[in-house]
Amino acid sequence: MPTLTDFSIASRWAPRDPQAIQLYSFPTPNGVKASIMLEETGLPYDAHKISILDDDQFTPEFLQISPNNKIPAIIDPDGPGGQAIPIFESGAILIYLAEKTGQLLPADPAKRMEVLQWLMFQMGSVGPMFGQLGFFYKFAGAQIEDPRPRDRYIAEAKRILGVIDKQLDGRDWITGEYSIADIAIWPWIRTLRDFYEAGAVTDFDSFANVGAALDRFLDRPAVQRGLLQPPRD
Ligand SMILES: N[C@@H](CCC(=O)N[C@@H](CS)C(=O)NCC(=O)O)C(=O)O
Repeated sequence: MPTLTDFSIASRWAPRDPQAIQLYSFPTPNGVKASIMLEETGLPYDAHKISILDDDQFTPEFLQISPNNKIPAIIDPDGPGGQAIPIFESGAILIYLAEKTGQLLPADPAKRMEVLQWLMFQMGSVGPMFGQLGFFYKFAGAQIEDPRPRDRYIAEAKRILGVIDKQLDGRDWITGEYSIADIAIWPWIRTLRDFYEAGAVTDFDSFANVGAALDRFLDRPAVQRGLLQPPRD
């Protein structure tokens, strides 16, 4: 029966509370999905900084629980059957924590599927496309003379903002009630506007529903706390 101490990461990044969920992360748009969810649900957790700027994600201890060398990952010492369970992929972490707590994922099968669809839309479209936009618009790829990659990801980001804006017509949140789909989507919208500074090129201000929902998200105390976990320094 696996326990927390069976994972070598628990020796390298020592738990403060071995009963609590161990979060291995960095405050990026994917990383904060997990910390915001932990804050929203009130589950006790220890946040460990896996610095992707210092290649912590390539250490054997981290790779044992996150084989794709990406943050976030968690270990729940009290997983199914009382056994410790490691989980990688932010979408899977959100589903796991929602099911563990019975929060932010409706029990009704049709409503649940609606939330999962928008969660998958974030995982498959919003995150990967916005991430590429960041590379080609703000970071190293911005030096590339050929405008096609940049233009492609700007157009795709605009298209995605349009999809979200339309879905929000008559709704405060992506499926009506606040859910794990919102926790997945809004950190990426914030990153697009504030960190990539791609608001102007994507006509962000023309998507009024998106701007209003982002404000609502950023007003939530649990979101404000989660955005700072784990601290960078
Ligand atoms: N699909 C993954 C993506 C995670 C991801 O891309 N994490 C980035 C930070 S936002 C990372 O760990 N980058 C480090 C690397 O690629 O080496 C998830 O949602 O968990």
